[in-house]
Amino acid sequence: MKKKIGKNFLWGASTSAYQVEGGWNADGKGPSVQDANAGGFIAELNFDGITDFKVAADHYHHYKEDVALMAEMGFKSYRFSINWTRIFPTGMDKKPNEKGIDFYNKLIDELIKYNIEPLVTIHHFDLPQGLEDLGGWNNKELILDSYTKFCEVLFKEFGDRVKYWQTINEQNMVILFGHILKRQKTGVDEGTKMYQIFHNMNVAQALAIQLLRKMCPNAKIGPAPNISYVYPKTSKPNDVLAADTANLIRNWIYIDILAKGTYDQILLNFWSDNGYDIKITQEDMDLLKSVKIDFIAFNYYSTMTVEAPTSDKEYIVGDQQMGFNLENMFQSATNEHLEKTEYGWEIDPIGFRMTCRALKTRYDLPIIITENGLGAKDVLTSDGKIHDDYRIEYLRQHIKQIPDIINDGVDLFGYNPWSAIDLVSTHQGISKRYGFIYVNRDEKDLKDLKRYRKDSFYWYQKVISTNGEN
Ligand code: BGP
Repeated sequence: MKKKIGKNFLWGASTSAYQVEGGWNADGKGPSVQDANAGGFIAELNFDGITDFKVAADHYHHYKEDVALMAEMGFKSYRFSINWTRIFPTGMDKKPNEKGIDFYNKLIDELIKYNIEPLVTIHHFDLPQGLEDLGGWNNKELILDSYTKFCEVLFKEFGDRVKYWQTINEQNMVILFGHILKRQKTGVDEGTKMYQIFHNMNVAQALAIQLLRKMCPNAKIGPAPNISYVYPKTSKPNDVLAADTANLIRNWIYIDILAKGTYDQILLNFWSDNGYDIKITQEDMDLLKSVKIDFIAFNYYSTMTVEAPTSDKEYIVGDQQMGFNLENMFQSATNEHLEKTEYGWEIDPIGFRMTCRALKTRYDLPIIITENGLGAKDVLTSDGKIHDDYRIEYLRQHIKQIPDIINDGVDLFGYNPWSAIDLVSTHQGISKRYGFIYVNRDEKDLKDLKRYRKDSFYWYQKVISTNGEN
């Protein structure tokens, strides 16, 4: 008999603190790399001229209204992150900021009032600037101490109500952006630094898992990478080999280490071939071997297509869904079978199923979708409507895959697209919108920040009430 979507499936949506909250210096909050940079999720890359995050969607002051709208859509879950500098303004403070804790207590209580399961991301791109100034993720001792203290406060304060935790959002994008894409822009290869950060993040995540087991033995924890299954451009063996390598470097190494406690030999070869000298101790590896994640949360927007490298190809300077090249290993290619969003991201619902299958085969762990969605320039009509049929179409095509994914034997337990409400895009401002709820502001003008229900709001409400029919 065909397997069906279970009645406890976590239908919801997702946001991140710095992109949605605003209140950048409210109630003792300190500056994060995002405030310091005013745009762009890797501080050093500095994307200029877009909306900063000071006010964002002002969810900090509108959270009750926003949660009520989520409840009206019928959300069973809401994935959000905790702004590190609300809790520890410099990242190194002796005591946590009570007012910051208070905000998340109120938010979580509000969600629970409506039976919405909080899915909490511990860290989503907003490192305290205080830590960044001292080397950030590259300062191993400091970051391990600060990240675990942060986790300890979260588990202690919210662990009685939060069952699902995600350690770090899109660790792979942070590393790939900081390494490959930065090198494409500046010509400087910081491979050693970025892969040291990768390792330090892995140790930090392992410590978080260990701590959670001790403090909240019934809670569950997993990473939240951005996974795009990689296709070969042709069936030429060299293209297939290139795709296998790209899958590993872009996707799997970020989960392998937390699910199996190992670094793949191909990764180790890549480091040594390039002279990247990563400091890894036996103690680190013992720790990594001793922990295991409960589930994989992942963000899916598209697949990636690659071919074997040729010497005459230029690097592609893209963003998190555009391809990238690694010399001698693979180079990205356009998939001519796929349509694109107005921002150039390929649309691939079948690839969504393929990605879920690949994760099942490699890890056989429960999975949950923590992002998926379409960024577009929505228009608010004079009668207060937003006709976002393009977004409905994108989401419909992906949701249509869910019964097949479940029937494939994948333990998919929730779908939380990006984003619950309009928020500021990582580097393209507020005009690139993703939400079911429209927020009335533009790049520079805050207008009235009033909330409007988009057409997709009513459509998603129906999807949830019918457990996935659309
Ligand atoms: C993911 C990030 C999110 C989010 C989303 C959409 O990579 O986890 O924070 O913003 O992509 O991307 P963008 O905002 O660049 O359009």
